[in-house]
Amino acid sequence: MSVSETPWQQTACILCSRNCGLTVQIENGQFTRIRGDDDHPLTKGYICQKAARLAHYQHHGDRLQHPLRREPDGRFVRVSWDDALTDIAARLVALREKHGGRSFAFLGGGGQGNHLGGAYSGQLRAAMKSHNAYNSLGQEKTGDFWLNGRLFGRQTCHTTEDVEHADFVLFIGCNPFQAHGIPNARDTLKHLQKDPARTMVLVDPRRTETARYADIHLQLKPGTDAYLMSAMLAIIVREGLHDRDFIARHCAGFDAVEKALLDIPVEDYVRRADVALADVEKVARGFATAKSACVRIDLGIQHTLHTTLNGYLEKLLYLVTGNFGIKGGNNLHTMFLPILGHTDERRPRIKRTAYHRMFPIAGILPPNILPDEILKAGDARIRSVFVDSCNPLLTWPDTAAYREAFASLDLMVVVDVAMTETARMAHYVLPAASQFEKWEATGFNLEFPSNAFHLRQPLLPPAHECLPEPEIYTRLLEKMDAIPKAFPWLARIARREPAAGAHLGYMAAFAALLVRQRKLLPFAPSILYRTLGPTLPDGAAAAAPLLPLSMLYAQKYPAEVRRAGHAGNRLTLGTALFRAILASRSGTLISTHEFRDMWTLMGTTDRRVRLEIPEMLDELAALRDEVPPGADFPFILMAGERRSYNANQIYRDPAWRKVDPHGALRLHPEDAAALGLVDGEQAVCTSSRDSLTVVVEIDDSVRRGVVTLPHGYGFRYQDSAPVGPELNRLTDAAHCDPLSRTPYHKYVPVHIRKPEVAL
Ligand SMILES: Nc1nc2c(c(=O)[nH]1)N[C@H]1C(S)=C(S)[C@@H](COP(=O)(O)OP(=O)(O)OC[C@H]3O[C@@H](n4cnc5c(=O)[nH]c(N)nc54)[C@H](O)[C@@H]3O)O[C@H]1N2
Ligand SMILES: Nc1nc2c(c(=O)[nH]1)N[C@H]1C(S)=C(S)[C@@H](COP(=O)(O)OP(=O)(O)OC[C@H]3O[C@@H](n4cnc5c(=O)[nH]c(N)nc54)[C@H](O)[C@@H]3O)O[C@H]1N2
Ligand code: SF4
Ligand SMILES: [Mo]
Repeated sequence: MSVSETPWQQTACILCSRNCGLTVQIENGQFTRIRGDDDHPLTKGYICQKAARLAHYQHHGDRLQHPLRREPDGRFVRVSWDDALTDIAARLVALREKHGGRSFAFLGGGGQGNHLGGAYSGQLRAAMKSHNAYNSLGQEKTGDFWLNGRLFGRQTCHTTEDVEHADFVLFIGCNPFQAHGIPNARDTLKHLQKDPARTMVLVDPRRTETARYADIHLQLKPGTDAYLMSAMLAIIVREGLHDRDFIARHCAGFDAVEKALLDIPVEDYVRRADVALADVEKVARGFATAKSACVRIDLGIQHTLHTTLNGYLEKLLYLVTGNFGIKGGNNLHTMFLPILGHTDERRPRIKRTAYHRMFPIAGILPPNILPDEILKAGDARIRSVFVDSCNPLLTWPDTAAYREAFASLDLMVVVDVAMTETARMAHYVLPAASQFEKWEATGFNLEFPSNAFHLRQPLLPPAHECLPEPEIYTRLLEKMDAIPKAFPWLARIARREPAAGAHLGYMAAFAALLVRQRKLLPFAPSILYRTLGPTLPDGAAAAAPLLPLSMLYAQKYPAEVRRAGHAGNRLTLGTALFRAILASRSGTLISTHEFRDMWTLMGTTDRRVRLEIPEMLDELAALRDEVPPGADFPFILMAGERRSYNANQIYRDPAWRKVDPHGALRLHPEDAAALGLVDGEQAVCTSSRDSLTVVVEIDDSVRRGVVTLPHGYGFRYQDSAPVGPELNRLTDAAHCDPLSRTPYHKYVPVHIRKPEVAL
């Protein structure tokens, strides 16, 4: 078949939370052409330069082919699936019987685009009776989720920002040009720049690619956002620019907040941030008086000093100015896959960890504490971990601590598509089918007012002996006797139900089973997979758990689901939604809200926002006397920049990069001159934990005294020496937000020197 005859097939990019729709041609098992999919309901054909190189994810020298077991001498030997899963199941059950569920932890559960497997892997924790779920959201976003719980009533009340329609956009600590995170980022930035009636402000210590599109760039000192934002809020309330009517109608607790803000010494705080007062006033006034304004933030405030407080102040900016629940403002949104839970630490039932006594947020524990929970918790320690879709040895803070902790485990299993640094430490490594070899979906459906869901079809058969996660976890649960091997009665009902029956007979029988045998409830996904799954069209068995999720979604938002184009009555609307999801190859709209109905998504009983959070007001008051950490170190390292050729740990083969092969250290020219360093030369970067040899790139986009290194390097590709910086050898687990325990990766105090100069 010639390229022109090869069919175009729909899928999505899996490199960032946007999951842009793609249409691709495949020949002889290889991607030959990759384009944006114009039919994707949200991304509408948009892609960035990283998607074109997806062949480097699908095929590379580290792809796993067979289940592997590590021998006592460290070699990996090939084993059968059956032997691997039988032994793992027996060892897990024995650990649970002897040491209880607390001795087990699940790490990861989904990367940027693979969340369907999470529905299945979550069952393993239930089978182990364990509360320990650690994932990468617990090292960036949990402070935000905690605030959502306090402000909006539930930690599942996640917010989004309508950058596309806002008259005034405030980007704080994010670089959408490179990192995306907002719809069709580069187009959206261009539109903002071109429209003289709209204003865009960037708050970032570096003059980033996004800064080129900004009307005002506040190039603040790293780690001073809490000072800057509280000064902006103080200006707003002092000048009476807050929205009194909105606050009276929708909020509670403003008086305490107002009092705290009126106390802020604006000039002093702006000086600490090292920006011009006139600019800050202009931004505060512009934001507060715009017809619509929104704030978009990301790691720049979540990976720096005062993470959770920063989140509070950022949210206050749009709340006190009434830019919440409006077009062009910040909004709550629906979620289709339940990727977040609600675990308010004030509830007595919430289990804390043995060593740090840390509570989960949105169901998630922070990676910063895990090595201690493995190494220091005595009899209550974690003794076995299952790792899926993450690479903690490179990505979680303090590599040395992780190395020691993982080496001490009784059982470590890794499920991945690649032989990662973490996998090399496991007792068993299980090869997953890639995201183009199985049914897959993202749970990052974070849109408002219209939300969409994209169930992706497999484009290729699983390579070698790889299996999709639904099959891996279901087999494991069967071997652990968590679920019976078969449900002949339920499977028969599924098979016999005519398509026109809209699965109602099946769902009634399924519900009856779970009422009769409540202990099966946590294993609903695998039961659906084994019984309903085989009857679904095109082999989409893995999508079976989407049936109850669709029904639940339609029950919660019937008018909105209909507005998105789905038809049905109270009983059949959910199954119609499910069928539409199964049939649409480019993704489908699942709901369309009216802005005024956003308030129905609130989690507080009276649907009011609870502005007063005592923990945050205490931390705000303490800012005044604070001395920033790291005074003994001349530089602040931002450890983990997003650049044009990094994409988390997803592309392992260094050949994918067109530029920046070493993941260079960006250093201001005057700092370089003072250190006697020239462009392209090696330097040594030393933190309180360790040293890395890096390559210098002289770059005046950073402030003096600030250096940056990229995220997404440090791989030992095909057992090579690490390619680029192994960032987390430098980071210290204790250097983190006191409340959420998320790391201060963008504020790592370091020394920089020439290799031959001793410290
Ligand atoms: N190209 C690429 N894109 C990605 C990824 C990738 O690896 N590569 N990863 C994805 C993931 S998982 C995530 S979470 C997102 C993250 O996306 P972003 O958070 O947007 O990306 P970063 O470059 O980590 O950080 C954003 C900005 O924070 C600034 N910053 C550093 N310190 C401070 C500070 O103290 N205050 C303020 N205001 N700003 C500061 C940095 O200069 C940087 O420009 O990107 C996603 N997109
Ligand atoms: N110092 C520092 N550290 C950081 C950051 C930083 O800025 N600075 N950024 C942090 C952030 S925001 C994040 S989100 C994390 C990201 O780090 P991680 O959570 O570790 O996740 P990814 O880098 O996305 O790696 C995903 C893994 O999933 C595997 N994978 C891909 N597809 C599949 C699949 O279909 N099934 C399975 N089972 N596996 C698959 C890939 O091979 C890879 O090993 O890193 C964090 N670490
Ligand atoms: S990396 Fe992100 S923005 Fe770029 S194409 Fe992939 S999903 Fe879209
Ligand atoms: Mo992330």
